[in-house]
Amino acid sequence: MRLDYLTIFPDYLAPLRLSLPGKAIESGLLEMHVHDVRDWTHDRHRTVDDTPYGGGAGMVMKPEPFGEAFDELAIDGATVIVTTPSGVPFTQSLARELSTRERLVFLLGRYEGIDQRVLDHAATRAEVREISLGDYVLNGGEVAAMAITEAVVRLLPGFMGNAESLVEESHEDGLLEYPVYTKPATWRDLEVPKVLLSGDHKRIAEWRHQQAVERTSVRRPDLLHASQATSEWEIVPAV
Ligand code: 6GU
Repeated sequence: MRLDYLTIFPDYLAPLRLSLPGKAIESGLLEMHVHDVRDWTHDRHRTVDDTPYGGGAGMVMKPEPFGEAFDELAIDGATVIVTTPSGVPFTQSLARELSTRERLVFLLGRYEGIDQRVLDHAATRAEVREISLGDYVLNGGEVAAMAITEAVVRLLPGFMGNAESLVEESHEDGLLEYPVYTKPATWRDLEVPKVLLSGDHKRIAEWRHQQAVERTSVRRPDLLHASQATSEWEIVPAV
């Protein structure tokens, strides 16, 4: 997979190379290119924004630098991801879908957003997805792009050592993950639930599922309704 990032803060994305994606780069699974949008400006001040047509607060990112970047980077056929609080919510299933793509190009806006024509033009050459991390506002798309990158890259075949740990974690089965414990069995007078020490794999699986359902019903009832239809298990009331 090839990843391109168009940003006015390239240094912001440096940590990507340190964490999990860093290993994927070394292994050749991943190519990562961070670009400064200002490299495609031509004025002395390297201007990337201007005032909005129709008035209003803040600044809008100009179309021309993005257009030149698209040409030079040959985005044709790629999937262009625009990080914006007005996008569709980012989910595990969207991460899974994006992990099937050959090339992702991230457009990282600051200010009040990017001139709409940048997206409209990109849509004639590539698949454009406007994605939001959640219902809150960040200063820019860089942190969101890092989160999306981690969620997508760890799903690439050959990235994770243990395929089972991918299946068992939160959101893969539509439920939040059950609580986990390790040694010692007693710590500061707190006991590990007895069933986990029983060696009875069927009872352990039942207990974990019940815990996952309980946790989900308290913290994320919206998820429970979505997964209820497909679950053969009894729904346990929240405590
Ligand atoms: Cl993807 N971008 C920005 N700028 N703010 C956000 C967001 C994205 N998701 C939630 N808030």
